[in-house]
Amino acid sequence: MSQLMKAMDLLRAIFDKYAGKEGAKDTLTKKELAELLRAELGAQEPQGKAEVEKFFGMLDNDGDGVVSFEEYVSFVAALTVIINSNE
Ligand SMILES: [Ca+2]
Repeated sequence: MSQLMKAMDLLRAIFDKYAGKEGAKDTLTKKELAELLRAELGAQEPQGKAEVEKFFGMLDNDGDGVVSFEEYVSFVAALTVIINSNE
């Protein structure tokens, strides 16, 4: 398996781990997103509600109140560009 395929598998596994906690298993709720940010990105604890709202607004492109896998992937891609351009 190529490195890119492995990376995509990993992204999917992380998404599934949090998306399966409550509600629909293929979308992230606000609470699940907060957990993902805290556990996977080392976000500050306790994370402010406003901060979670901000992230959620950035991820939920179609405004349906949940974050789909596609929305999550485009956010991770954007984040990677931001992190790399700051180095
Ligand atoms: Ca959405």
